[in-house]
Amino acid sequence: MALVEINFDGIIGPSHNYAGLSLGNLASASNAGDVSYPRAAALQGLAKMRHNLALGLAQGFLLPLPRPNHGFSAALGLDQGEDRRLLAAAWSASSMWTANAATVSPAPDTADGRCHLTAANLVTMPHRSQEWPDTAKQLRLAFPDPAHFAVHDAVPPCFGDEGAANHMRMGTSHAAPGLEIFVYGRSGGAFPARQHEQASRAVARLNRLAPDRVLFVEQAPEAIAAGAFHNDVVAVANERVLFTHEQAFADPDGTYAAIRAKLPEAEIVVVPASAVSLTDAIQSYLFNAQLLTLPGGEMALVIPLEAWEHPRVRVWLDGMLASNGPIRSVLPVDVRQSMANGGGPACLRLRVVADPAAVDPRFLLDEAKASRIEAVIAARWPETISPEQLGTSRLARQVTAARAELLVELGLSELA
Ligand code: SUG
Repeated sequence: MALVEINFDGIIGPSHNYAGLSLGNLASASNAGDVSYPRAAALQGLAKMRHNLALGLAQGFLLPLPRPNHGFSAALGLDQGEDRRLLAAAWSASSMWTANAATVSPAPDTADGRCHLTAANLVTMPHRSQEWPDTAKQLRLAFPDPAHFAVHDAVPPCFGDEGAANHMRMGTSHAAPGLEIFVYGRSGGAFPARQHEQASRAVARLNRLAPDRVLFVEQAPEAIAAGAFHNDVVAVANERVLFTHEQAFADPDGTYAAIRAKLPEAEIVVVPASAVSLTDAIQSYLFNAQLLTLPGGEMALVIPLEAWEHPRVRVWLDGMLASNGPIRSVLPVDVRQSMANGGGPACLRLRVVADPAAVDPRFLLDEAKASRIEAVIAARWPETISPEQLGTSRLARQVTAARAELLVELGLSELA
């Protein structure tokens, strides 16, 4: 069985909009009320997937969830749409950020030798709390074979879980047994900690991880307070490399020592606050990057254009590239529409280490399928959405029909 890393990107849904729903996510708050460009957003996301395909990497995707979610608004008694924030929640395309879909523990790490996926309950933000049942249904379709996969329902809502955005896996290679690092928050001043320690511990148990291959690490409260609402805004890991901001963890030195104790091969690339402040990191999303092992074995960092164009981040990146570090190239991509809601390249993908032959092929991308998806997006996704259009039956018909057409195109009508 050939285990490889497959990145499953969320196709950006036709209702993508800026409603300012995520407290503690500075981009979401500052772009609230702007006109969104769902068609451009989805094409940007697709271009990122193609970019990774062209690098020779395995690429999958997950479909947008049904929006507007009439069940959610009905359960809140919202049929009249008098509460604009809750109305917008029912329309949110937030499932595009599949790093929050689930926490994935690949087969080499688990007690039963299967890849375990626990859907994330996302309870801290109301608009995201409605995602997980539909997400779990989709994961069960994409990863159907119980000999290879186990998909778990989300942990109970008493503990907030935000999925892989607060989880890092390190090891000598993707296919080797890994060290799984769960990062939780306690507080962030005015902003909520969205990942609770007890949720992380429950996910580790559900995913059947051996206690000695797991670390639970506290995120720095100052990182949450500065706008790092998920750990993947300040750190990213791949195989033996951890790329992190100096202020990502509450106890940085203790965290690095614990990693090295379990993985002596670990290389930890720390970006000092003197070069890139927490504010710079959060504005630029330098760490919300895909740290990828290319087919030739070298590592590349796929960053948002915002990071490439940021003067202090650029100086640091130029220095890193000139040095002999483990990250050999930096590849900027344009995901500006997602970025304006606080979602960079890393937020848009869920990493699954698995044998692609065990995955339902309808969820795997190749160039021909990318062109078919592109055609549906270009023809059916709204060009713009302004906030006052949310709740109108005209837009509801358009976004519902657009998604339905994509499902038909991909032979996935059971997700309707
Ligand atoms: O949960 N933004 C998302 C961004 C998620 C980013 N994911 C990771 N870091 N992995 C969130 O805050 C904004 C939606 C709005 O305001 O309309 C939003 O949900």
